[in-house]
Amino acid sequence: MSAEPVLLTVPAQPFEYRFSLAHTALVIIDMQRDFIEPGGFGETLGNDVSLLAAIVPTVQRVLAAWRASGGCVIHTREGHAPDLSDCPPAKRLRGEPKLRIGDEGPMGRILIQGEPGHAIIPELAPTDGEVVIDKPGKGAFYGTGLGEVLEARGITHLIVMGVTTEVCVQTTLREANDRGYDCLLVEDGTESYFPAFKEAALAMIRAQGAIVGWTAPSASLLAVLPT
Ligand code: TIU
Repeated sequence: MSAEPVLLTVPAQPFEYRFSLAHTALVIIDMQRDFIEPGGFGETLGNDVSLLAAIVPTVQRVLAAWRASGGCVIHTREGHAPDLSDCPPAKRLRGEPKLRIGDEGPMGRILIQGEPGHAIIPELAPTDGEVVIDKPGKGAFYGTGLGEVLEARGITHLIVMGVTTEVCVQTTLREANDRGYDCLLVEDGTESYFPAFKEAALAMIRAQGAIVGWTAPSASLLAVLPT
């Protein structure tokens, strides 16, 4: 008879979040140079990208603790194939960005796989054995093998960090929620170009009895992880 995994309990909103390390993945969304550094996709859309760097030390802290606990780590990257075959024209042609997806920018072609801007920032670089999911859309399930990866590993719970809160993070949480995953969003491990949108996203995720998921500060999660 196999032993039941130990359940950990995080004080969270709207109520406690319970998970076991064996069945939970830490998912870090799109902490790429294209969103966090000047000259990338985020800036071409007209955003002040300096706001996002503030969460990097927090995400590093949680990632280090999670790695030490032996839990599954999944990184995602938004981007497209060099021939743009996986980029809907509607995504590339919408609006009046300074540079469009696939155009040459200061960090290589905007939002294209393999270019310097597409890379995860060095502070959060994946290590051997960690899963990296390349995704063409905002959600991490659409057009990717994430669902199969999670199923193969027996994952039922996701603890999520990354950028931006109301775009790729929220879309992924909603996709995950509809697939039956219990998701916790780390409040100070996610950021938006629009502080009001971040607060609104956190509120709408945990409203109505955790209609999409739970939220908690990183300190509450770190306090329950085995040291
Ligand atoms: N523009 C914006 O806020 N976000 C994105 O385009 N992608 C992600 O959130 N990763």
